Amino acid sequence: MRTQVGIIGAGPAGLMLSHLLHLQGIESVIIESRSREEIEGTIRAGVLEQGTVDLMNATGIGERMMREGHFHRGIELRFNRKGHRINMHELTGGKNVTVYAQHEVIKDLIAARLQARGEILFNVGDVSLHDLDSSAPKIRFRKDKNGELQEIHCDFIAGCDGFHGPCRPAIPKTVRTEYQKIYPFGWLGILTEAPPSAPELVYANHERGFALLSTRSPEIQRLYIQVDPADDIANWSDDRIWTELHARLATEDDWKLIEGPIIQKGIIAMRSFVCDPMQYGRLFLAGDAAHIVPPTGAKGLNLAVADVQILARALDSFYTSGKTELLERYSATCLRRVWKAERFSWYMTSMLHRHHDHTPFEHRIQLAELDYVTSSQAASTSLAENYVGLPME
Ligand code: RFL
Ligand code: PHB
Repeated sequence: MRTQVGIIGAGPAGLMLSHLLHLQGIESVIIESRSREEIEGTIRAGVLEQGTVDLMNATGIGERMMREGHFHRGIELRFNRKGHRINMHELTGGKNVTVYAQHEVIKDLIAARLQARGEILFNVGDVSLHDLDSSAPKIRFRKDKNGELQEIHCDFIAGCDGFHGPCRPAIPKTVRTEYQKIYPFGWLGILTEAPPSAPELVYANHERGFALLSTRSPEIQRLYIQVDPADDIANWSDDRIWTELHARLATEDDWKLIEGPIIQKGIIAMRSFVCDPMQYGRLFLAGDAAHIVPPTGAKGLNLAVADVQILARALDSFYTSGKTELLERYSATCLRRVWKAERFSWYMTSMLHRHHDHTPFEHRIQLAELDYVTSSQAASTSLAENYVGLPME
């Protein structure tokens, strides 16, 4: 099989890249190790930056998002049993955040790719990368997991295979530097059949640990609590989860958390991670394959989309004028923005979670930070401009 760009992974990065390349007249083939049903059903991110929303609209895949998404002009930071609103719309000159689930973005992208006769091979196995430092790299894989070995011959490979995929390890160890921070806490996330308890997202710092109130639709809500990342979900009965949520989100006024049946629950660990460089020869990494952020800043999917926008532009410049300059600068261009999102995600995580090794002094510093960021116009503006998304370059 031959194509211009071989894409490994049908997450937001791989699918959006294939979509953007198609609009530029560049051919690609995506290979994905999971089934279509699985990737369309995996519950992950919920918050889209203004830039992601604008890109979806500009490239013709925003229609359902505009109909079914929720457009929020602010967020609430809750601490000492009081809510403090950050009016992001006002502080950023009219930008919003959109709550629209990642798997809905995935469905919209897959539908658009298939309608345009794009090729996505699901359920592949044994993926390996070859001849990356030549001008004719190859991807080898098995169709339908255990089928015959096949090859994709291409000009470029896009490694969009998430944190655990084979692309990043294909960059020789001597070439890449990895930066990592593992946090001593994780998130227990639930989906519940209940109406929204608040009009906007609520991030709560509480002595029992962090809690987050988010939404999916008028009928389904998404909530998280900070837990030990090694904890077993079997230890968390629905009652225990609601008790924690009530305690951590409680306010001194008569605000009420609305309960409903819990229809999904799970625990995720949290880390910050960056691989530098994000490219090697004809291989370009994008999204979680190259960097991970803790979800407190709601940045992961948005960073994946920003990377592939930069990559699509660089590939366009190569195919239309033969210039390699943007491709050579790809990693440096992405990493400037990535490190700022890493900083912001680390900052939000540090400010909002309970750190068991914190001294009373450090705890007071954390509360002072929250007080400052919610009372100073300069500090609120800084938080808001990072949350809605920094400029592309
Ligand atoms: P993905 O989504 O992991 O997709 C990678 C794809 O590659 C496939 N793959 C392979 N395919 C072929 N061969 C192989 N050998 C392969 N190995 C793997 C995988 O099956 C998969 O389909 O990476 P991508 O595209 O870079 O997208 C990144 C985002 O998914 C991720 O950053 C976000 O989900 C992070 N995130 C959030 N991001 C936001 O922007 N806003 C949020 O509100 C937000 N909330 C979250 C989040 C992530 C969370 N979890 C579960 C980690 C909330 C949570 C709880
Ligand atoms: C979500 O709705 O899943 C969500 C919202 C905000 C975050 C992370 C996840 O910071």
